[in-house]
Amino acid sequence: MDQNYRISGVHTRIPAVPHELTDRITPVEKSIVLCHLGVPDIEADQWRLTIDGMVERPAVLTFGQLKQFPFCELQSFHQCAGSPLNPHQPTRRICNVIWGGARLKDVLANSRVLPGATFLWSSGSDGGVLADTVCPTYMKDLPIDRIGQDVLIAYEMNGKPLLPEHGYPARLVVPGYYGTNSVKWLRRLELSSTRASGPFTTKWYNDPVYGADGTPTGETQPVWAVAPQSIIVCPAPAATITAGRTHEIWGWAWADEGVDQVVLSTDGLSWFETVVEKQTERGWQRFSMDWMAPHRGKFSIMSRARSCGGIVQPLAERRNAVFSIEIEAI
Ligand SMILES: Nc1nc2c(c(=O)[nH]1)N[C@H]1C(S)=C(S)[C@@H](COP(=O)(O)O)O[C@H]1N2
Ligand SMILES: [Mo]
Repeated sequence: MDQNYRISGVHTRIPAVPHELTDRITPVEKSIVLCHLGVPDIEADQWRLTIDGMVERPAVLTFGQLKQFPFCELQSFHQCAGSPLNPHQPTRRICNVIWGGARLKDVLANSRVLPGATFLWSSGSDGGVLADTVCPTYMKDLPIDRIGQDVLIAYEMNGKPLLPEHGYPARLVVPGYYGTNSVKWLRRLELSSTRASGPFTTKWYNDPVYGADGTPTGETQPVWAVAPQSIIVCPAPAATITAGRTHEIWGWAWADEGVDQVVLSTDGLSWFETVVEKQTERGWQRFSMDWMAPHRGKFSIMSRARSCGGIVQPLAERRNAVFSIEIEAI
């Protein structure tokens, strides 16, 4: 397929560091952008979405037909898992936005998924070469049990049409899964009884499974559900505060399953429980704690989130490892 590109090759924009993520809903210009194979140039009236594989009624939808499905808006955190070439390196590529579009389940109901289909393969309009590997198209997959109510074919971000780099005119959004699964410039949905066979689901984006003692079991699992993670927004790294006075430490925490606890440490030894707000839809959750630096000097502040499923952020060596900031009390 001949596809024109607005930008060719890897295109990444991480416009905000944690202490700049002060808004609950991240403005589009502060939101992350990750494109492995360039930014395809697609007009809404040329866009087509093919739905095939294990369905009773294969279909090709136009953008106008997509917009006829009931409109749904959903707040969700949106996190990049990091480079597939360096998957365990912790990154802070995160934002929290409102997606708008059609529910995937409504679109699939129209094509009648056949019994036996267990995975949905989704392909973008982009293809090319990444790290010497030929990628005919950007293709991901997800278990169809996961589609439920909240997977969207989105065409809006924060109430406006998607920008080209965010997948214009329409993309998949899998709330709670790492951003890599939310295929942009969506072109094809294929129902299957196996996982997808392209490099983005086989060669890359499979993590080692760790046993209870923290050692790898030798198995792998797809990079799907987002593991618990947290960032400190305030104070900013290298901030100066007054010793002996109360300051609010606050930040954001998120996980596929939601977060039910965030603890903070200012000495690396003891952990204090913060107040964590309830989750709204799939959005990130604010945590806060009042703290008084007991003396002058440097402090390292760490935050550690626990998911509602009881998983705690690891201290090191994983993409969701605890982050810390250094501040000074004077
Ligand atoms: N078609 C396509 N979809 C894609 C990508 C891509 O390179 N091509 N990148 C993925 C990755 S790794 C992430 S983190 C998210 C980023 O979405 P955003 O740029 O809208 O923030 O898109 C995902 N969807
Ligand atoms: Mo990503």
